[in-house]
Amino acid sequence: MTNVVAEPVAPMSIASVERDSGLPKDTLRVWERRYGFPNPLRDKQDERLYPADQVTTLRLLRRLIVAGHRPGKIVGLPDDQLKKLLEKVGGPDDQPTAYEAEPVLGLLRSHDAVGLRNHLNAIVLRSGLGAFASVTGPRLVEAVGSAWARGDLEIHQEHFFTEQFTTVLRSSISAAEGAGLPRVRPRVLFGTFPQEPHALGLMMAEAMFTLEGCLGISLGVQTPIPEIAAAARAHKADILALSFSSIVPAAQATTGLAELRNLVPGTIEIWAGGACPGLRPMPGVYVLRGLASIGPAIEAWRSRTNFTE
Ligand code: B12
Repeated sequence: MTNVVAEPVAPMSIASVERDSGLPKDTLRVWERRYGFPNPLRDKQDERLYPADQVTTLRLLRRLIVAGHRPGKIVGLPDDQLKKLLEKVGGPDDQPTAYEAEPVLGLLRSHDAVGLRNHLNAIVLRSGLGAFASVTGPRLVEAVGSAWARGDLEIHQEHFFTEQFTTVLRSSISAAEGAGLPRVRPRVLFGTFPQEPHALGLMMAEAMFTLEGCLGISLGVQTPIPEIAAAARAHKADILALSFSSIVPAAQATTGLAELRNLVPGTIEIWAGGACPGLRPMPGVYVLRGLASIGPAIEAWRSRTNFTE
């Protein structure tokens, strides 16, 4: 038998850790200051370098945060405790779990509306809304989209899935809103620009904001920019959360964001997210790359606005 000796893994820069863990650089720095973890080494230029074991822990933390855990309660816990918590939220690793795509595709092929709705609801109940919105839901949507692209599903089956999925996610968000958690600021208005018909990513983001206790108001998709601004003022929004998929050209996103920025008072922050590769931050416009960044971003908002409940 050959003994395999593992190569030592080189420490990673903050940019690589951001890419690897999905945790934004700002979050890594805030945690370091606030909780003493991560605790990176420094290179000759005094840049942060994260040892492999810390990167492993950060991956676990990210997955717990997208499942709804608060950084203040979990950053600093040893890995074995983090893994125990992860077992409760849907599987010990990043591999697809039992409740993934195949049963859903089967229900779609047999046009079983009640079965599909029950199945999706059961996933939410088993894994919790956070894990559904951030892990299982995106995987299912992706799987159904790919099955349609390969010709394994008809267009009507894909549309039917989207409707069922939307119903389950929307009713789970409403249930979470009514579950007795305190609803506090920031007050967040959700929407998309007129060119953007994709609604599911936005709704998944809304679920995460809801789990953070935010007050949410959704305009759904495809709202004219001046109307988004009017709604933001009417609802006294603190944050406008907008979703941009990969169909939106970068220039269109940038122009629209600049227009919206001019139409709303500076006290209202604009947070843009989604798969659009051309999204760029600008003054008063923050770019959030994934759902994992929502919790830390809200925490930062609450601390920079001196918000108290
Ligand atoms: C469902 C779907 C539709 C549905 C949408 C229904 C609905 N109610 O949402 C409909 C049928 C309307 C649709 C239409 C189109 N679609 Co479409 N659609 C999809 C599909 C299958 C799923 C999209 C989706 O919901 N993804 C799942 C979510 C979870 O991903 P996401 O949006 O990126 O969101 C995640 C993150 O980005 C983030 N996030 C998103 N928003 C926000 C916001 C904030 C604030 C934060 C923090 C995070 C965040 O969180 C989410 C969870 O991780 C994808 C294929 C796929 N595999 O993704 C194609 C896809 C996106 N569509 C595509 C296209 C081309 C179109 C059309 C242009 C097709 C056409 N020729 O007509 C039209 C749009 C026409 C128009 N302009 O009106 C392409 C885009 C390719 C490209 N790069 O250009 C894709 C990738 C399919 C493909 N492979 O070709 N589509």
